[in-house]
Amino acid sequence: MTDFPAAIEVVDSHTEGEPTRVVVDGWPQPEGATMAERREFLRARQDHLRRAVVLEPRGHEAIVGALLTPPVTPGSVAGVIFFNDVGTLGMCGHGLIGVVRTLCEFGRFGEGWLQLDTPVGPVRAAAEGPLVTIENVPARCARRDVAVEVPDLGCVVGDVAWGGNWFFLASLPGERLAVERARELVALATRLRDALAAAGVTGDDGAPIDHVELFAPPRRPDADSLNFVLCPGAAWDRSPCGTGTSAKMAVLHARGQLAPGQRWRQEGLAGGVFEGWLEERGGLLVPHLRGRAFLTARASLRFDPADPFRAGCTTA
Ligand code: PYC
Repeated sequence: MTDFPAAIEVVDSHTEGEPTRVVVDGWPQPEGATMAERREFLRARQDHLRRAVVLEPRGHEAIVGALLTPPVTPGSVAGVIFFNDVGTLGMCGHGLIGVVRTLCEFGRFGEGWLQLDTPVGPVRAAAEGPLVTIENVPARCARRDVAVEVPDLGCVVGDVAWGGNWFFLASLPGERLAVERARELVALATRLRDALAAAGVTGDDGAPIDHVELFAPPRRPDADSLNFVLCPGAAWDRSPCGTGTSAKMAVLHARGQLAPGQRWRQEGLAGGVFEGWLEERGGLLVPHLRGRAFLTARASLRFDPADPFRAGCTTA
C-alpha cells in the first residue's frame, strides 16, 4: 500500500528543545487489536507515510512523529505510536510530553492524570500549563558493567537498561559533551552501538540496543548530570530523553544511588532539564518525568502525485 491521503494534519511542538510532530488527522488508522499490532501494521504497510511526515523535505532527522489512535485499554483516552526518521519507537518521553501539550491545546486532554496506550504498555500524564508530568512504563537495569571493545575508543564499560526503549549507558571521561561536538559524539556513539551489536550485547530476548546514552557532570547548577543520547539512526536527542532518563534512574537504583521518590535532574545536550523520580509499585520501578513543551506550528502536509519526493528523502 503506497497511496497517500490528500493531506495529513500535524501539530508541531518541542519538548526541552526536541521536536515532536503529532498527526491529528488524515492518516488512515493502522489495523490491529493491540498497540503492538498497530505498530507492526504501520511498520509493514504505512512506512511511506512515516517517511513522508518526518523526513525531508517536510521534516528533518530530529523530528519524532506521534500517531494518535483510539485506545485499546479500558480507562485510556487514546493510543499513540511514536516514530522517527528510521522506524518506530517503543515509547518516547519527550514525545509524550509534546502529545499531551498538543491535546491540551485542542481541549482534548482533561484535568488530572489520564492514561494513554503505547506499543510497550499504558502510560499516564498530567498537565499544568507548559509543564507536563508523565508516568512511564516500568524501567529496569538488565545488565551492569558490560565491557565492549570499540574501534578507536578501546574498552568501554556500561550498563544495559530498559526505559521504554533499550539503552546502553556509559561515561567516557575523555569525551567532552557539547553541542559543537554533536557530530563527533554521534560518530563515536554509533561505533559503540555497532560494537554492542557485533558482540551480541542486546536487551531482553535479543532486542537490539538502539539508543546509546553518554554521561558527564552537569553544566547547570540545578542539574545532577548531563547526557548525550544517540537515537535509532543518526539523530541525537535535543531533550534529556524521557526513556533515557528512565533507564538512567533504573541503573542508579540498581547501584543503590537513587531511592524511590528521590529527585534526579537530567540535563540534555541542548541545555533543557527533565526532573525525574522513581516510584516502587508491586515490585516494579515506575519512572516519573517532568518537562516543558511548547507548540511551534500547525500544518497541513500535502502529497502532490507529481512530486517525486512526496515519500520523503533520505539525506544521510
Ligand atoms: O524522550 O524518550 C525520549 C526520546 C526517545 C527518542 C527521542 N526522545
